[in-house]
Amino acid sequence: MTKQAPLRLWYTAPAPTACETDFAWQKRQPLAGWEKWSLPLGNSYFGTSVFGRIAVERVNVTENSFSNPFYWGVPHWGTGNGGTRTFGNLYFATGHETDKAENFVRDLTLDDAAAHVSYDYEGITYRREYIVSYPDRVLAVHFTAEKDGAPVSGKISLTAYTEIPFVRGYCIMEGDGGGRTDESYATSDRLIMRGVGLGYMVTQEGQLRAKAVGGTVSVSENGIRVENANEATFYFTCGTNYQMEARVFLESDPHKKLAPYADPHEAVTERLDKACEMSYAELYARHIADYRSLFDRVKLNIGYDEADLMIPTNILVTRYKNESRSAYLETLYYQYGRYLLIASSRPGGYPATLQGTWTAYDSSPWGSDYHHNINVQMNYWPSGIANLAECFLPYSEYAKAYLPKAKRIADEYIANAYPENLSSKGENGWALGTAALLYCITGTSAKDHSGPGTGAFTSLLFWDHYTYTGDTEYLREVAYPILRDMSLFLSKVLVEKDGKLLVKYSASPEQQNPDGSYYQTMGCAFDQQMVYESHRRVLESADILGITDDPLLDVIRAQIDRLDPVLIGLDGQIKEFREEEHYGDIGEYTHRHISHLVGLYPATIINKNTPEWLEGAKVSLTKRSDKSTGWAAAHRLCAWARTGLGNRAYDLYYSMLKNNTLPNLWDDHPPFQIDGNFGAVAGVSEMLLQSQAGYIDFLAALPDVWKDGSFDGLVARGNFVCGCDFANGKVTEMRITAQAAGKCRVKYAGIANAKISAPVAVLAEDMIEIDMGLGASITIVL
Ligand code: FUC
Repeated sequence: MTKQAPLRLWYTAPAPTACETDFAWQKRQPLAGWEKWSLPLGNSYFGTSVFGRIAVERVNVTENSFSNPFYWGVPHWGTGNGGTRTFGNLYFATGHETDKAENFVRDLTLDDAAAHVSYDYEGITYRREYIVSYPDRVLAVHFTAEKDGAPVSGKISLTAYTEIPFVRGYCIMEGDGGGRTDESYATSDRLIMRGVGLGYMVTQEGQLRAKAVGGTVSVSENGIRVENANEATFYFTCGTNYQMEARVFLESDPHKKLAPYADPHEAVTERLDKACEMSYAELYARHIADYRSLFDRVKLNIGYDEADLMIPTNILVTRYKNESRSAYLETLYYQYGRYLLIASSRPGGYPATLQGTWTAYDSSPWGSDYHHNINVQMNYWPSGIANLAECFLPYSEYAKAYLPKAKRIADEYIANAYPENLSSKGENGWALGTAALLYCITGTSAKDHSGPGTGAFTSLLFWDHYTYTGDTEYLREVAYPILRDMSLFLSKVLVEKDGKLLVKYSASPEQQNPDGSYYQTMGCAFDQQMVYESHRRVLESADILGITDDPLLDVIRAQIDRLDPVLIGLDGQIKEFREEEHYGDIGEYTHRHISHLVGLYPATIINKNTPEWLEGAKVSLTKRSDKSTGWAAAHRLCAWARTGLGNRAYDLYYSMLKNNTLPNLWDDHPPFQIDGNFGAVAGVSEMLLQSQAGYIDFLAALPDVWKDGSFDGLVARGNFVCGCDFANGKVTEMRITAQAAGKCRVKYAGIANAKISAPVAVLAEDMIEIDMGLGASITIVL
């Protein structure tokens, strides 16, 4: 089994609030320190960014339902302004003078999802540990002190207080209605940070309590004071009056969206009190049991230098930028992406936004929204393959809540654009535009910068969730209706031209004309591929579920062969637009979006069984160039992995670490967007294991630099959990465990002659088929 290095991000200085930035957004709201240096913890209900300071520690809190409407048209940076805003800050004043502290270290250990701070001060070593527990929905900060390695009594004295920032009557400018209030107060045993976000009238409440061993705890308007304790634990939780329900999306008046819902006070009080009944040790034990049950599923060893563990993470990043690669940093970054998904998207919580569940802003870049022309999809690309399938469920719940609104959008769109296709019974499927919040979604329009394929880009996530879990019940109850109704909508936006069916009002995301306007067309590759994939998956799902009597299936069958989803141009490229002849005729030559290659990744119509298209994809990728922004490099990484060229995929991973990685390993678009972190996990996983072409493909795109190593826990379609040892670039052992019963095929040179621990069918020299019962395991030694 794979032996993995201990995974730790660590630093020898606290995170500043402000620091140098080249990025215009941050010059206006100088929070670059948060973005570059703070360390994230989270449970998907809320997230915290730990600064790790000595004199006055700062912990920033974000709760994704604490949001403003978008303020379109307001002169401000980004396409979506307003949106998810910071919840507030917790401060811990220790009375220690920063300059007198020695041996300062702060870190985030991924093996237990805990942050730490330690330093020596006047002969005492002070330590803090921070966890954000998912099972108990609480942040706990544990303060201890030691002298000569042994606990020392009476040395913990500090004052904690809370802050609601940006309290004013507006969000971006006077009159926008997006202000917030501060109605915080103290009771005899806790601080209550409370206010109203005026855009959606969302009531926020956070509560902070402390327990100490030895010494005293007292609460006043000035904060919670711990005096002369041996150790102390602070407990914090928070919530709002938000409910993820269809009526929130259907109600058009922002002030009425949350009107029927209960004040969060009671629920927050109850949660906090329950957590406070537990000692820190109990809370920690429950936290790691939960966390490890997800995080420990995947192990990666691509070889690493033990010496790299002794180098602070920011220095490793700087050295990497200066061409000194580190297999340890490559492993850490990969697993950090898995960590971030666990910290920002768990069942019962909210889905991960553009910034996960962390923002220090009052008006975040693009509203820290659910951005649907690639970004939120990318958030979930790794969930299946990197063995975190349940992390997709918050998005699945979110979609269920917005679907009734998305159906109305489809009704309106079809009524306006294709009245002849309008169903009077309201059977027009559902549609989705790019920007969305927990309160609203936007629609697609004839003038959109991203075509209606955006909807299928989203619905196909549900197919992927099914294929990786093999959960037929989920397919029947959740995924199929979503997939089917997306295809229903798409079936109505096609018009006949030269015998083909083309999406009319089609746009390849954000491709522009020379004058900066968006390029609108018919049947661009993005839209055609998405319709094709949507239709294909609906037909496949109907087969699996035994659905035969739905007339839509005949419509889809009649349409699917007339879509021309992939066309090769004069340069051998995959054409982004039907009217393009040579690569780059239309649009920006090196545009960050590679939307005409969605059929290569995340979809699968272009694969090793379609060699001509695969060659076309290589031409397009090469011409588009590697140089791009954060998530765009991650998409290129995934796409190159699918071509099977490991060294090219690695070039992109290398480039992401060099050019798009902040000292806290957040992905830098810029600004910080978490999509790149997640896309990189998907891409690296694809380098090691693929399964889109009907068989499991171990080391599908292994680069030369990773020639010796092993992994465990990656998932192939059908829910086969795979592990593998490799030496000199070749597999020496494969391990497969079936988490769902079924047949799987494995393709690998010479596999017919391997030593296999159970009977298999040999289909060819390089292909075997294994019929696996639920829970069965097999080992293949080459
Ligand atoms: C897409 C991208 C932008 C940005 C935004 C959040 O629209 O094209 O570059 O990442 O999402």
